[in-house]
Amino acid sequence: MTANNKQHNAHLTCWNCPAIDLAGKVDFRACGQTIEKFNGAMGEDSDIYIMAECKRRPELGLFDPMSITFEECPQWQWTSNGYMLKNMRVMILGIDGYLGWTLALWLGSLGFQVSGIDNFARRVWVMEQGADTVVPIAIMRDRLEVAKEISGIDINFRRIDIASRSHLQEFIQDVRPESIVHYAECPSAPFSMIDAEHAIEVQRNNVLGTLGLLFIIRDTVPESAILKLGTMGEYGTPLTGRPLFEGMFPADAVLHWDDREWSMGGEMTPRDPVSFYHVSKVQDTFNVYEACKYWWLRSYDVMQGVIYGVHTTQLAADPRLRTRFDIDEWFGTVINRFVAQAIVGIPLTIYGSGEQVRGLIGLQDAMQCMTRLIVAPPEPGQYGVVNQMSGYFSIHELAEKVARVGRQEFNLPVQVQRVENPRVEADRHPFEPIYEKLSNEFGFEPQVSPEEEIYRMFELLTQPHIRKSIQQAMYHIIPSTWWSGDHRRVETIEILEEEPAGMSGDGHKPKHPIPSEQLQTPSED
Ligand code: USQ
Repeated sequence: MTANNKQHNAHLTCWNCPAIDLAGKVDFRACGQTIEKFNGAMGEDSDIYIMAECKRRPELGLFDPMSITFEECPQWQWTSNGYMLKNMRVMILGIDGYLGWTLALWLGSLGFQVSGIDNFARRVWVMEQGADTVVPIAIMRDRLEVAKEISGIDINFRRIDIASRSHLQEFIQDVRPESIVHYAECPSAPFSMIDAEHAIEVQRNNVLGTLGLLFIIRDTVPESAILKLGTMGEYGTPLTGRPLFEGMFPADAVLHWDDREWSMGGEMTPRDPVSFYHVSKVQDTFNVYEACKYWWLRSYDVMQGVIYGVHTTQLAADPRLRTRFDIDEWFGTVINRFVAQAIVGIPLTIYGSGEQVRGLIGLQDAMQCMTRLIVAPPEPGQYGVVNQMSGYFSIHELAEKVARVGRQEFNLPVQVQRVENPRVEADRHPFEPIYEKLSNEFGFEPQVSPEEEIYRMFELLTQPHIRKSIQQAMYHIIPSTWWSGDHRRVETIEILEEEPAGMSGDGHKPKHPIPSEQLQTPSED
């Protein structure tokens, strides 16, 4: 398949389709991750065979699931995101969140049948810290009404905690989703580092929620794809400079030790998470991987970079359709925080040296990625991993981008500061993320540059009522949660000149790779 292949899923067959019921002479449990070997074993003289029935086209009777492609099936229709299963049923777990609500409207506008659950924990976690979304959001009842009235999107919502397994199972049984997007997790590293209670709450919610979900899917809709939100932070930032592959080592990776060599192809790559929250995502990774292996579930683990942005056409259709936007030290991600800081005159808070590098993706681009994954479901037993990011930058570069847009386009006197880093993270490190699958295999093309999205954020957040909310939230912007367990506000180290030297500005590769002898080990300052 070539890059930018718009028809990324045309060649997939009923083998990948969630509308299919598989039957045949095969021990599914034994196959697990050995799909290629299994596929190879199926042939004319083989005693392994699989037949299928289609829930949408029962008139076909029993047939070979590899014999009909999406392109050939009338149930799959051509769209700009590839072939799409007619009225495909997608359930979003965590539909009230920053990503969940955005995806619900996005998919609804494309003709998917959207359902979802939420227990409103995100609203509670943020408010418990005394913070709140600075972009006002409607209550769920109003959101649903407005989505229907303004955009014609009818969302089937139930208030359910992912931990209430019997309720969730009942809803899944009723809806029979063909794809399940799992966003129902606590997404905050600093929140998980506040104290024991918060660390336990994050890991309980995320790890046990996901584990319970896997059993429900096994027992009710094993043919449904699971799109599980992971994070680039699972990999950490290895000081060796080893590339951050997409979950597994590629076929030609070799371990060389003591004059011997082993192929690493297909093995899980090392994980080095950077908070108890990120640890919960690593634990999820293994639980999902095992479920695919034991029960032939189908999953994509989406290793998302740091997300930012406010805009999609659907969100902008009415103020009551906006998604939440957090800027506090716990739930605000770095670019979102920087824009808010610039608007109310707080020098942008670079933690530590600012030379730590992170993968990033804008909100709208993340929605495109998720859509392209949903319409190209994994095979039975497949645990697929994608690194979902569209570029990578140092925190310093990000601060400069935000400052530049704020100064030049909005005439704001933006300053940048370095503050003590409350986290334990390497702040000088090599970084070579591999993020090829989404574009090469799923046809993803980033549509929005960071500067464009930053501009849109300024446009929205400078509206007087939102600026006022940011001012009211100012107390929660300077971090006070330390990885060490301390609780004190970080001190400013320096206020930077307007255009610090050494900015590469082009954004993709650091201009001056760091020589390995200059690399630091993780430090607390
Ligand atoms: N940072 C600053 N100043 C700030 C805020 C953050 O310098 O005011 C730095 C942090 O030290 C860190 C980087 O920016 O090096 C990213 O921090 P973040 O708070 O934007 O993001 P992070 O804690 O890494 O977590 C976020 C999401 C999480 C997701 C992750 C993707 O909250 O759900 O998993 O991004 S990744 O970072 O790739 O792991």
